[in-house]
Amino acid sequence: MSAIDIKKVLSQLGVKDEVNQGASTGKNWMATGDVIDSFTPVDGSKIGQVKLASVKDYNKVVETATKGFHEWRQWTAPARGEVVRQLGNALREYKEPLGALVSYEMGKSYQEGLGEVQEMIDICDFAVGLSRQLYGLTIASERPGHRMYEQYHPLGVVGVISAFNFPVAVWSWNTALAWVCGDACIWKPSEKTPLTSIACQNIAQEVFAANDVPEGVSSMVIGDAEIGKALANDKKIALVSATGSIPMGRSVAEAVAKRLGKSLLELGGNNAMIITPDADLKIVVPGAVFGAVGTAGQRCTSTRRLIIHDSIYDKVMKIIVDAYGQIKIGNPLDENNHVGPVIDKDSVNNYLNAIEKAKEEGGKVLVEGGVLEGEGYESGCYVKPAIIEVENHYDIVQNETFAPILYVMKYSGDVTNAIELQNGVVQGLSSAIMTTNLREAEQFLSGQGSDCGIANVNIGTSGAEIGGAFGGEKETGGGRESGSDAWKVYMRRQTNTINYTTELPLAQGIKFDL
Ligand code: UN1
Repeated sequence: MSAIDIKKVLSQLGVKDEVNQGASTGKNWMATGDVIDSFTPVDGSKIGQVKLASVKDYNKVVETATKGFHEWRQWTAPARGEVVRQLGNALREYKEPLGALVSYEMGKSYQEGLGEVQEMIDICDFAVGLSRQLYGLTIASERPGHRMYEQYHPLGVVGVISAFNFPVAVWSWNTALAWVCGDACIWKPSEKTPLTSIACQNIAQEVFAANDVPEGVSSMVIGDAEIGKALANDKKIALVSATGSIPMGRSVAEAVAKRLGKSLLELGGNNAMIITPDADLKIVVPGAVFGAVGTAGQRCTSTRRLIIHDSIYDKVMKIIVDAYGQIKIGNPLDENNHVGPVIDKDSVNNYLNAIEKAKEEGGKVLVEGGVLEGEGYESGCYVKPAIIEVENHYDIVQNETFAPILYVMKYSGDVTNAIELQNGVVQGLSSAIMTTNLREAEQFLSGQGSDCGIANVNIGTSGAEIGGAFGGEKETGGGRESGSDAWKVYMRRQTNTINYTTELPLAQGIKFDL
C-alpha cells in the first residue's frame, strides 16, 4: 500500500468523515462537549471531527454501563467468551481497513498497523480459552470436615485509559479479558487518535448487538483531562487501567487510591539493551535499530539506551551508525519506508528539546537529528532518528522522550556493571541483553539482574507477545496486562470455607465453650 482512500476506509469502519459523537454506550451515541479535529501526521490533512463527551455524558455512560454489568455478570463465562470469539473474527474481517486507519491516524507503518490488529485478534483468542478457565485454588483446611477454596467473580465497571501509540491493541488487551471476566468497560481513548476508537466501538457493537449483549458493556467516552479525572475519582469504577506517561499515571493512581479503588498502571519505560563482548552482532543490529526507530520511537517498549562493552564499542557503533544511514523516512503507508512521522508538532518539539538538552549536558551526537522538510514531509512531523553518546546520569537520559532518540554509553569489566546502568533509572518496563554467554544471560535474568517487568535475551526490548504478562516495575507502575494470569486483576477473589460437620471448630485452635 502506498496511498490510502481514507473516505473508503472510514466508511468501511462506520466512521463519519465529518462530526462524530464522542460518547457511546453501544446502542446510543451522545456528546455535548467541544468539537475537535483529527489530523493525520502522515500529510497533515484533517481526517474527521469528534464532538467530545462532557462530564454529563460521562455520567450517563457510567449509569448504563453499571446496569449492563449487572446483567452481563449473570451470563456464563463461556457464553461471554463466545461473544469475544466472534469479536476476534470480526477483527479478522476488518484487519486491513482498521490497520490502515491506525497507520494513517497515528503514523505507524502499515505493517505495524496490521500487527496491532493482529495483537487484538490474538488477545481475543487467548480470552476465549480463558473463558473456560477463570479458576481458583482448593486449599487444605486445618479444620476437620472443612473445605476451603477460592473463586473469582466479575469485578464491576472497568475504566480503560489508553494512549495514542497503540490506539487499538491496548484497548483490546484490557477489554477482551475484562469481558470474559464479566465486567463492563468504559474506554477513554487518546484524543489524538479518536477515529480509530470509534471504529473499534463500531466493530464491537456490531458483534454485541447480534448477541444481545446488554447495553453499556462496551462503552466509550472521548474527552479531555476532565473526563479522565471524573473516571479516576468515580467510586462506580471498580478498576482503572491506565496506559500513558508517568505524570498521568501518578495523578490517576493518587485519585484511585484516595477512594481505595483498584488501578492497573502501564506507564513510561526507559528500556536498555546491553551488548556484551559475546554478542552475536548479526542479530544485535536489527534488534537495536528496530527497537530504537520502530514506531518512530513511540512505543513504551522502544529501545532508549544501548549499554555496550568498551572492548567492542567502536566496532558496534560503526555498524549501527552505518545501519542508520540506510533508514528510509517517509509515508508509513509506503512499505519501502522504515520510519513514519511522530504523532504531532508537540512531539517534534519534545524531540528537539531532548536533543538540545542532551548536548547541553555533554552528549556527543553520533547521528544528527533534525526535522525533515520538503515534498512528502509537509506535515512537519517527520524527524530523523538520532544517536547521542551520553552518560546514564544525565537528566535527559533518565527521562522518557517519546521519539527516535537513542542514547549510547559504554560499560567496562563485568556484566554486573552493565546491569547496574540498565537498572539505574526510575522506570522498569523492558530490557534486553545480547550475549551468547550463558553466565551473563543467566545473571541478567536472576534476582540480582534486570529489575524490569520484561527481560529478554537475544531479542530487542519491544515487540512482546500477548501470551506473557505485560508491564513493568518501579515508576512504570507495577501493573500487568495481557497474558499469563493478568486476568485476575479484572475479577474479585473470594475465599470460601465450608463446614460439613456437626461441630464448629475454630481456626488457630481457639477454645470458645459456651
Ligand atoms: C505500548 O507501547 O504501550 O511489546 C505497548 C510491544 C507491543 C506493545 C507495546 N507488543 O512493543
